[in-house]
Amino acid sequence: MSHPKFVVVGHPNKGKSSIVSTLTLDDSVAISNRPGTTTKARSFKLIKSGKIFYELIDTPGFQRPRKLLNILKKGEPTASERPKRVEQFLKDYSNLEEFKDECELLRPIMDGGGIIYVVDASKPYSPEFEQEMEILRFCGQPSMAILNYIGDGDYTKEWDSILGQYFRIIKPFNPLKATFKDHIDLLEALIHTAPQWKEELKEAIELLKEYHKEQKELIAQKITDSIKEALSYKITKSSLLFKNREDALKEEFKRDLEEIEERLFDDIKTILNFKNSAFEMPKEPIEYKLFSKESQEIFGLSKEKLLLISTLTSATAGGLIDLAVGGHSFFLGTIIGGAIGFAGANYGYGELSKIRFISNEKVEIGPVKDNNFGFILLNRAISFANKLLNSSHANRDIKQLSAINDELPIQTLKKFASYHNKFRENKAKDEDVEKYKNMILDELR
Ligand SMILES: Nc1nc2c(ncn2[C@@H]2O[C@H](COP(=O)(O)OP(=O)(O)OP(=O)(O)O)[C@@H](O)[C@H]2O)c(=O)[nH]1
Ligand SMILES: [Mg+2]
Repeated sequence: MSHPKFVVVGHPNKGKSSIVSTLTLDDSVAISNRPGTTTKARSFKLIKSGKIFYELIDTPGFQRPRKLLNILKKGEPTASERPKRVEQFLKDYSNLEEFKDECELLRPIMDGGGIIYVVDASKPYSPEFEQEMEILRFCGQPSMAILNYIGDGDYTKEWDSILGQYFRIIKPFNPLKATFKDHIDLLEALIHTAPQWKEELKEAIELLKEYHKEQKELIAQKITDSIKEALSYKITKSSLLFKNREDALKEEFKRDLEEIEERLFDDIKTILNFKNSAFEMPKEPIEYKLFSKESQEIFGLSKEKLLLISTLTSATAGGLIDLAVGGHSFFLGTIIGGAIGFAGANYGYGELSKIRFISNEKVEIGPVKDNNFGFILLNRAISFANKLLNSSHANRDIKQLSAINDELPIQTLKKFASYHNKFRENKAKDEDVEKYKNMILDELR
C-alpha cells in the first residue's frame, strides 16, 4: 500500500524546508534565511523500524508564476484538461533553465503527491501569490495551506479570506516552535486534506505517539544508567605511576566523569534524531562545564536544601560518607594528596573524592562523595533532555543548558538523594533502578 506523500510548496524563503524538517524530525534539511536555499526537489521520509510513516518532498520556491500561469491558461482549458496541461508543460520545459524551479516543484505533485502550500502570514498578501495558487489548482491534487509566521506581523484575516477560496483546510503552524501536539494536530489536518490516506495517516499518528513515548523511556533509562555509572565511578591505578603526580590522577578522574556525561548527551541526541553539529555542547561559557562553580550554582542544590535532605534521609549522607570512606581507607592505607573539590576554592560544598593507597602498589580515587554531585548531574541531564525534547528539528540555534525553574519538592529530592547513595555504594537493586528511571520520566516534558 502506498504511504502518504505530500509536496511542500510556496514562495521562496517562507519556511517550506523548516516545515519538512520539523515534520520528518530531520535536522539535515537545508534551511537558511537566503531565498533560493532549496534548488532541487528532495524527498524526506519519516521511517521507524522499516515502516514509512509518511513522505514529504521539499521543493524550491516559485520563480516565474505569472509566466507559467499564462502558458497553462492558453486556450482556456476545461477543469478536466488542466492536469494534462501541467503534464505537457513538464514535458516541454523540463530541460529549460527558465522554469527549472517550477519543474522541480510540479513534478512530484504530478507524480501523486498531495500539496502543502506555505505562506508567511506575518507579511501582507499580494497578488503574485494568487498566480501560485492558480497553478496549484491546475494540478488537481488534494491540498492544504499552512500559515507560517516568520516575522512579528499578523495578517491572518487577510490571508484566510484569500486562501479560503483555494484551500479547504488552512492551518497555522510554526515549524520553529511546534510542539509534539502541534505536530499531531497537523497530521490530523492532513487526514481531512487527503482522505485517500486516511487509514495510513491515522496509523502514522498512533505510531508517532508510541515512538515519542519510547523515546522518553529510552532517555530516562540512559540518564539513569549514566548517573548510576558516574556516582559509583572510581579508578584504580598503579601507585608508582602516580607517585607525586596526584594532580594528573585527579584530572583523569574528572575527565572520565565528564566523558560519561558527554556520552549521555550524545545518546540523547541520537535518540531524538539530532545529528547536526550545531547542537554540539559548547564549552564556553563556563557553566557548560560539569566541574565548574557556575554549574554547581545553577544545577546544584543550595546548602540549606542539602542539609535538609541529609537530616531527612536515613541513608548515609554528607559527613557520614566522608567518615565511612575515610575510615575504611585508613585501615587499608594512607590517604594521600588533597581532596578534589569543585572549581571554586571557597564555594565547594564538599570534596569530590580523596586519593587513597589501597595497597602498596595501588592507588584509588572515587567514587564522588559530595551529595550535590548527583543533583548536578541529574539537573543537567534533565535540562538537556527537555531542551531537545522541546526543540524542533528546524531550529538550528545552538542549544544551551538552562537552569531548572520549578524546583522539586523536598520529598522528591530526598528520594533522589537516597537512590544516589545506593548508586554510589553499588547497592541499588533492579527495582531501585526502575523506580529512579520512572522518577526521571516524570521530569521529562
Ligand atoms: N521566526 C521564524 N523563522 C522562521 C520560521 N520558519 C522559517 N523561518 C526562517 O525563515 C528562513 C527561511 O526558512 P526555510 O525553511 O529555509 O524557507 P524555504 O521556504 O525552504 O526557503 P527556500 O528554500 O529558499 O525557498 C530561515 O531563516 C528560517 O529559520 C518561523 O516559523 N519563525
Ligand atoms: Mg527550502
